[in-house]
Amino acid sequence: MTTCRQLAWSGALVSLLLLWGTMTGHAEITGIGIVPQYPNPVDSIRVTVDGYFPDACYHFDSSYLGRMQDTFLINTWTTTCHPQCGACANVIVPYKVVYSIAPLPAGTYTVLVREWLHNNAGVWKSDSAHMPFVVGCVCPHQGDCNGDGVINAVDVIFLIGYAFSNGPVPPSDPECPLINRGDWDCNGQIDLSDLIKMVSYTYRSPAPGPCNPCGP
Ligand SMILES: [Ca+2]
Ligand SMILES: [Ca+2]
Repeated sequence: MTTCRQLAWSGALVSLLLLWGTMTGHAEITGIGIVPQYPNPVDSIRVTVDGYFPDACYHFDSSYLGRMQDTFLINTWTTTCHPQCGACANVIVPYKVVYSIAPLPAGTYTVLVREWLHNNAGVWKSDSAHMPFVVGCVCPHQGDCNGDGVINAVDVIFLIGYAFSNGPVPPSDPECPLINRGDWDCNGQIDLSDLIKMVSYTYRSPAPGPCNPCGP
């Protein structure tokens, strides 16, 4: 026996399906790009969003970039005549959105994209995607143990003094508080390996790092 409550739920379900029937139409996000892939705090960041519409009965209206703490939120808005269009040219229509983000402090961020469609019956979310990215550090003074602006044999002597003669500890920089200038290879400690690499550098070996001294 069907109860009043069951009838009410059935009616709600039918209404929901009818509402959904007026909102058919779908588009997809195919990719989010971050350039440069590993930005530093001095880099402007270009964000690209690629997507497509499954036929010719869509019109890309606009997009908006907002920010909530460490998340950059991009909303895209597209008009479609579905499901009343009738016949639509059966072609894949790509679209692209590009934004530039000003340089950011070191940290972990996310780009979140939401794709919204609307017709004369309402608005609905067609797709969403997200992409995390990390802004690393620039440590311009790494290796410059005595702070005179250049890296040379004097810094090697400074580091030897610290390691073997109770000399002063090489300082850290405000830009890179988690790394010491004497920690040449960014492994979190100053040891003989740093000294050897610093000596090698004075004979044109590779520069300090690579590392992300501000990160975990
Ligand atoms: Ca120096
Ligand atoms: Ca080290």
